[in-house]
Amino acid sequence: MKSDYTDNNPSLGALYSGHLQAITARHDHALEKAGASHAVIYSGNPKVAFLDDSYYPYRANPHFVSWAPLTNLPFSYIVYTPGEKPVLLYFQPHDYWHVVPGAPEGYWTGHFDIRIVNAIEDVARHLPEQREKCIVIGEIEDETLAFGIERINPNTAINVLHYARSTKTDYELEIMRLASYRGVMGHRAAEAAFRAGLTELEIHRAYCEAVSHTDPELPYGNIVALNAHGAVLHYTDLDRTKPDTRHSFLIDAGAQVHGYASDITRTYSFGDTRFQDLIDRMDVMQRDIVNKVEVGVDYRDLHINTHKMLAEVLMDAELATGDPDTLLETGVTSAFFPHGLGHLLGIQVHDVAGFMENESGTTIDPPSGHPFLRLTRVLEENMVLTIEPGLYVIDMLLEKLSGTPAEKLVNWDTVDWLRPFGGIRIEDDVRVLVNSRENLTRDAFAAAS
Ligand SMILES: [Mn+2]
Repeated sequence: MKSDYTDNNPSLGALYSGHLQAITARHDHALEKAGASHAVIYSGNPKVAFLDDSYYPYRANPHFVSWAPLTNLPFSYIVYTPGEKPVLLYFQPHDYWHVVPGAPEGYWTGHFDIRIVNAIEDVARHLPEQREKCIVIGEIEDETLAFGIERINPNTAINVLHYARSTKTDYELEIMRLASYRGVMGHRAAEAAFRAGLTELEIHRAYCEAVSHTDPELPYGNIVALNAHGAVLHYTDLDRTKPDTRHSFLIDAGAQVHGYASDITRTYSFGDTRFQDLIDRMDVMQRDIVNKVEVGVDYRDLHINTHKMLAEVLMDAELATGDPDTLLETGVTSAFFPHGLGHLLGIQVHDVAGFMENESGTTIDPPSGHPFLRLTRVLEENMVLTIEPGLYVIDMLLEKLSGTPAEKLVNWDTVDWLRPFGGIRIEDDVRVLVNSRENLTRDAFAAAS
């Protein structure tokens, strides 16, 4: 199916009722597990800064967003009772200081019993009278906002909902295609800004402009890293000065649509062909890993496999000598690639349930020696996850190899050559299928070209 990447993609409305069926079925099951009759899902509220009267950017409760594309509706509630139309208590205060949410509109509104609430205390009369049969799902910092409901975020229910969220509905998949496309627009603008010689901050602004996001609307803080900054895994400084020479550019940046994220990384060489060759080699490796994604694969195996494939790249690039097993066992591959292969993706960029063994909440540990792997599960149809192998010169880690058997396996002259370029990471968002996969990121780049 060819995707419609426009913002008013008509298929969202058509797909929404199927999504809502899945969501209500999840909540039926979660309520049963929790022994409750009503779920009250609170959207959340902005938090005030310490000793200040300004607010941190509001981020909606992801459970609330999973029901409908309501990413900017604080102090609101969804009340769900199995078998009944969900009630949305839509908070629209009488407030002349702030912009108040407009009237509810969109393809989802007909599926809710929407009640406008002008004052927070009016929420109480819309809630089920038997509060002991309710659970609240959401962040309740002020207990008056629970209106007498005592069971807040019971694990029995939360585990069911989190586990279910790791596989996406057709509606969510379509939204995530849009989020990928939007992110790709930003990446293209950012690459052009890099080629034009702009600073990190300017490149970041070009990105935000192209995706039409303010900083708080980004699904995560952009990593816009020139030269050696690319080796800082979570570099978010946004340097205001132009470097004397331009070697490389690593950008890890996503976008959101209706609260769902994309998470994309690309690395560019400014002109150095040797570094470009290494990027190309990593790109081939990354695509080989993506091609192994399918139902039934254990993601832990994929991560370990990646280390062996990376060992081949290190040898081809004359960064190391030996054989893949030795380079893995002596810690050489981990020194160059210290983070996990990827993670689940959805409403949260590092989506929930990456370690969950089942809906009751037992977990699967990462493989020993790989503590930063955020996904340890066997892949299921319609999970969406990232594949993001990397290769960096991180002196803090490489120095630890000295005095160990690994020291003589590393070609330190080549490390010195690579250092000014920082590193390489290439990241795509991938949907799991039976004997196959859908690469949301590469499809979006192809559609944009
Ligand atoms: Mn990622």
